[in-house]
Parts: sequence; C-alpha cells; structure tokens
Amino acid sequence: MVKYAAGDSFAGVTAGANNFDSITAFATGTDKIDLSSFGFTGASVASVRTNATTGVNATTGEVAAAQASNFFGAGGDQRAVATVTTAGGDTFVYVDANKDGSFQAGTDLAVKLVATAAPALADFTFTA
Ligand SMILES: [Ca+2]
Repeated sequence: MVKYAAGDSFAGVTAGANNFDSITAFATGTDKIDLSSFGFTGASVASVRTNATTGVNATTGEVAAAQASNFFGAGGDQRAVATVTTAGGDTFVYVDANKDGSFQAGTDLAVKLVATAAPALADFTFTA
C-alpha cells in the first residue's frame, strides 16, 4: 500500500531532479494507492480518467498549459485521478488535490509508476 498526502509529490524538476516520486514493481490488482486523505467522493471516484500523452512531458511529468485545463474532466465527468501512459511504458498518475478539474504543477499530485500500465479504479482507495 502506498499513501500520499497533499503536497507530497509534484510534476516538474527542481535543481535537476524530478519532483515526483517513482514507484517500481507496482502490481495492478494487488497493490493499492491510498488517496483516502483527500476526501474524494461521488462522481470524482466513478472512474479513472485516461489521458493521451499529448502535452505531457514523458521525463518530467509536466503538463502543457493547453492540456492543463480540465485535465481531470469537467462537470459530471470530472475525476479525482487521471493517468497518462508514456510511449516508454511508464504511467504517470495525477491526483487533482485541489479538486478543480484542472492540473496545477505546484498543487496537484504526480507519481510515476515505472514500467506499469495504467492502473484501474480498483487500484485506488478513496475512503478510509
Ligand atoms: Ca487541480
């Protein structure tokens, strides 16, 4: 089990090092990412949004401004989690920590699952 708190891990680079945490050997269907501390409920946890790689930097996890707006969806389609699987086979997991539907590098969570396909909704825990 992996547990995160708001402010723990971000996209981008500081002083040459990636700001996000990387998880190796994450096993979909076995391991869980615990997001219960964020208090997501309702439509936000109905599914995990799967985004294309467009505008996402496969090295730094940064999201271009053009894709950041509604990165997690909007209205009834707004989700707590969005994933992007890179051409190299890693998956970035983004968490909309401030629940506004858009991605902000200094606010929303970014974690890289190394050599892992996109996790499913069941791979996340939203309630304690
Ligand atoms: Ca956000």
